[in-house]
Amino acid sequence: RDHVLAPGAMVLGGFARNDAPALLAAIDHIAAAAPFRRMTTPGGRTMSVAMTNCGQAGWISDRSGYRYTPVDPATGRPWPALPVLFSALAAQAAAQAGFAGFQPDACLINRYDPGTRLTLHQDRNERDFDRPIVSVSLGLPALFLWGGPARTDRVRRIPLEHGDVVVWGGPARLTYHGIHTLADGIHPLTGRTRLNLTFRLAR
Ligand code: MD5
Ligand code: FE
Repeated sequence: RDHVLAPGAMVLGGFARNDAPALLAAIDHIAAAAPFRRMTTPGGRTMSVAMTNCGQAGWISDRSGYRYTPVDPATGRPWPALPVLFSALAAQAAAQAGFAGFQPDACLINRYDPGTRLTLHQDRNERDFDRPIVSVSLGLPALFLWGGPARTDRVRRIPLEHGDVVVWGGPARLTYHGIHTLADGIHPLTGRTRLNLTFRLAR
């Protein structure tokens, strides 16, 4: 079930499936301390994806731009700690894809409801683009939009399902990507929701 999408990008099919119930319970616990919220883009739009974070650094967006912060601006408290289960899973997935020794300090948690999408973008707020990004999909399936190094490059659609883990590194790290508008559905573990964990070394 593992396959290479392109140099540096690998899908680990179902890698997180067995851990999903524990991951979802941990997300509930995190969201009780750092609630999901829809952030504002620098251009003043409200993102349709709802987000929260755990770890030493959390990704935020507001009128001033995109960045990582140690404190949740919504609560004034540090982001909840990375559960050991999260860091272990991210490290194991990275190692299986050829990136030994990955120790993330940031986990962005994205919540998609039907009709929600993430427009094409690059992830470039991290200090070091040599470290991979590990992404864990939970709940409803989604179509991942995967372009190239330029915004205008042709975009492929890659189905991502509950439990799939993708590791993006090396030459794939700065490709344009997004999530197509989420189709309605009901997942036995999450209901009408897709959740995505994105592990990064931010600082
Ligand atoms: C998601 N999240 O499904 C995706 C998974 C985000 C985001 O894109 O920024 O929160 S992460 C997919 C990703 C990360 C880094 C590089 C590449 C894809 N890539 O090279 O295609 O909510
Ligand atoms: Fe991204």
